[in-house]
Amino acid sequence: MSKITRDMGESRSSGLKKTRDRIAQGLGALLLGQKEVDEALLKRLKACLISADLGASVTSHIIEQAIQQTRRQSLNSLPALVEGLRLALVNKLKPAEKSLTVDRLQKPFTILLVGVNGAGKTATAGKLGHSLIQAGFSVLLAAGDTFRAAAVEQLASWGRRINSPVISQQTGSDAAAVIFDAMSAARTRAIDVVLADTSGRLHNKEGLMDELGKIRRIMTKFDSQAPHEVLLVLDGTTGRNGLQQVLKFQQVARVSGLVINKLDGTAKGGFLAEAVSQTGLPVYYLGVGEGLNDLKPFSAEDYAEELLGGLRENK
Ligand SMILES: Nc1nc2c(ncn2[C@@H]2O[C@H](COP(=O)(O)OP(=O)(O)OP(=O)(O)O)[C@@H](O)[C@H]2O)c(=O)[nH]1
Ligand SMILES: [Mg+2]
Repeated sequence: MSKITRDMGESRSSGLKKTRDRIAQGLGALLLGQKEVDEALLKRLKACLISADLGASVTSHIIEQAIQQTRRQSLNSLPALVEGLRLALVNKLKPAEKSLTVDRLQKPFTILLVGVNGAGKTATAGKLGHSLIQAGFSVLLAAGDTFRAAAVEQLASWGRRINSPVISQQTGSDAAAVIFDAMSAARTRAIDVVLADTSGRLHNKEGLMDELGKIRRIMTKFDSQAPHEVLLVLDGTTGRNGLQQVLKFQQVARVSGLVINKLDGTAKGGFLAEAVSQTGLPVYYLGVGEGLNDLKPFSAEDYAEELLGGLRENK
């Protein structure tokens, strides 16, 4: 097994700024000058965290943990509570900090990218391909989005950027067949990793979701272990709907990890905490732009700091 080298030094995402500001501003008046923690503040804090999409159960859990910690230390100050919240969120999310690992014995190692329309699947195929190549793997892209006419050209363009072959067929052909062909081409050419793009599909459209089951079955015919990873690609600007996507895709496509994109813009990203808490899935990457190097590892510390750091600054 070889881990993909990741530059932890650049792991900090900036995309949660909006959520962080919202949490901090939501508490604004209460926080200003208030050093003691009372029921009113806790109630307001809870509402703010829930409105930032952290979800009721994660919010209750981290507030409870933070209160316990401050009591243990006989502290009743706001900074102590904020530090307790941060620690509780880090502990909750730490298990999701996992590297995507390519097993060289599985050749080609196949990674299927799934998700709703526009989440960033195709861009993730390109960026992840680049990162794998940097880590010493050879990569082949499979144009499993046969639905949109422009989809093949979009993937081909990423293929040119990263200098990797792309296997495609014409629009309207069977996605499972394209991916099967790509796996077989990769084996013939001794390529290490196949990154299979798919069309965007709404998680509540049964027919389209069933197609993912078919893609999986056909991949299994080529290699009983395939797909080795199924990455659910999510748009970080999605609110609570992100959680619904995770639950549904996990059920149908046996997702093995998450990629959360667009965390460079006005992203919310708060749903990540609840998605991780409810599914136990790792967050392999955060997408922070459209450049080749704009895929960063997920760091629980950075995420918690991004979300809650504003509270500390406001104290
Ligand atoms: N700013 C920013 N833009 C991104 C990121 N990831 C993807 N995009 C952009 O978002 C748009 C949609 O990305 P795609 O990769 O085409 O998304 P997709 O999931 O393949 O979309 P469909 O194939 O239509 O379902 C493109 O313009 C991407 O360049 C990101 O992390 N940050
Ligand atoms: Mg696409």
